Amino acid sequence: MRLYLINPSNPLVSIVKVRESRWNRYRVWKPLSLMVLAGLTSAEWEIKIVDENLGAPDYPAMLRPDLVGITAFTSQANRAYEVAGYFRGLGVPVIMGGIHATMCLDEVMSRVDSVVTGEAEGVWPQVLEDARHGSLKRRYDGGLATINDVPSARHDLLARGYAFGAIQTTRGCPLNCTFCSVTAFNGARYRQRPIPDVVREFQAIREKRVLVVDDNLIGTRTEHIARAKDLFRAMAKADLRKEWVGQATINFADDEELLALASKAGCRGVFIGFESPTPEGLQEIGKKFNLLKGRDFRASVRRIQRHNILVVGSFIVGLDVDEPGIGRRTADVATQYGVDNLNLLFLTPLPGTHLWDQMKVEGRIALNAFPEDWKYYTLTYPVARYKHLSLDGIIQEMISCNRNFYSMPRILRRVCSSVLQRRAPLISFVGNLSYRSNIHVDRKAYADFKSQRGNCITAQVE
Ligand code: B12
Ligand code: SF4
Repeated sequence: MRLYLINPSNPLVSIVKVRESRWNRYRVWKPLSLMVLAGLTSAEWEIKIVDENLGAPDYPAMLRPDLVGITAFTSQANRAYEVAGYFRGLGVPVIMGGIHATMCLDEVMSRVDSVVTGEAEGVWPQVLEDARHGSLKRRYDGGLATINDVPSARHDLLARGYAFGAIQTTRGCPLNCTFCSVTAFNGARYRQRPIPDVVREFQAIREKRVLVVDDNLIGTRTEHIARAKDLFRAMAKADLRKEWVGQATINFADDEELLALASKAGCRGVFIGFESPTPEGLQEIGKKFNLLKGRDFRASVRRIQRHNILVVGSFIVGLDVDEPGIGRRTADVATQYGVDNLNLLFLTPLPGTHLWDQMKVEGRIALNAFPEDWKYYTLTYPVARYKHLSLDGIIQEMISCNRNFYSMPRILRRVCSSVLQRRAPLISFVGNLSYRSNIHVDRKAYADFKSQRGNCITAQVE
């Protein structure tokens, strides 16, 4: 039995021709979901994982599979349907799973033979059994998996073409921010994989650099942090010789021992959601966690960096409290916090989130010719109507933020300070230049976007 597991091309990287430049390897990330599914698949299936982001495959030249499984984030949905259509045309059953299939069940059901909603661990063996007997059901619901059942991903299957390996050590997030789909999909209960499983899996990863995909690597409560420390101790003891980056909330900075252990275990960078430069913005999106009394973001960032860990700060533009000038303000605040890189994203209503429900009721989801418009749901286009910012206005705020934060004098100041603090000035310099060069690419993308879909967003909500 032959199984193809396909990651459809992602609109953000579909322009990448990975084999043409070694730097492109840094722009594609492994589809871990498919590697985990492969880990759940019995040996009687011959598995091929196709990542379209590595280059378009010649499907007609490939052997006919018995089953095709497709994953998709929302932004990949259109391409997923094209691929599904091709294989269904050959009479091959197609099953889809992942975040988009779960949040937009009806849309997906009408385009594939079968859908798995939720986490797949509890149902995938049954799906394969049914497929083998030609009796696939229309829908399987995996709900939330028992964390000990999450298998090691098949790292041998996508062994080449990527700069980073990938691993997941926890699932779920209790914070439930209004714009984020993680709590809706993976639940509010924070679930941690057994430490020996994680260490063994790390050892099976061939790449020296690894992305730890957890939405919040350390968790929020004392017992979560204690487990994170135990994990880092075990990783250091196993002498993995890996360098890794992950995502965490700002409380990462509150515990020197945690930071020291993370660094010893190989942590070199952390992606932190600051989200808004104003307390009103944080209230609006429900990220009260960042508002804890006495929190000094600058000191927190500096404490993390002192352990040789780079900090990438993520912010959102387009909140109801955001007024003209917010771009510049965000750049200034991020500079004041001292982050090494700033990543600013447009507020985007993703299906399944509170923000989606709210904007839908208020008639503010401007780009709603679905499924075609999903390709703009990359958080890099303004797809909604924003309270105080017109379409041109919000684009200008984005450009102004990036132009300010990535101005040459500010880049040089950051690089000098990383030299003085004996951190990684070269990485900081290259990272900053790469973001800076994107400003021109983005300008062109906004112009195209406006000419194609701009008319949908022109009306402002009072
Ligand atoms: C790693 C990651 C990335 C990587 C992508 C790596 C990759 N190629 O997959 C990078 C950094 C590139 C990335 C980019 C983006 N991401 Co992202 N990302 C994640 C993250 C943190 C982890 C994904 C992961 O590997 N999980 C581990 C695996 C094991 O879990 P899983 O994917 O859920 O898979 C399980 C089930 O869903 C199911 N399943 C999945 N696929 C299939 C397929 C079949 C056939 C079956 C049966 C089952 C099944 O089985 C798996 C095992 O249980 C998630 C958050 C999260 N917790 O999932 C956000 C997340 C998926 N990302 C999100 C977003 C918004 C983006 C961006 C649009 C934002 C941006 N501008 O950065 C881009 C767009 C990328 C694109 N494709 O267009 C949103 C997606 C929401 C949505 N509705 O689409 C999420 C949920 C985060 C959030 N805050 O809401 N991301
Ligand atoms: S944005 Fe981060 S902290 Fe908020 S719910 Fe999502 S994963 Fe949790």
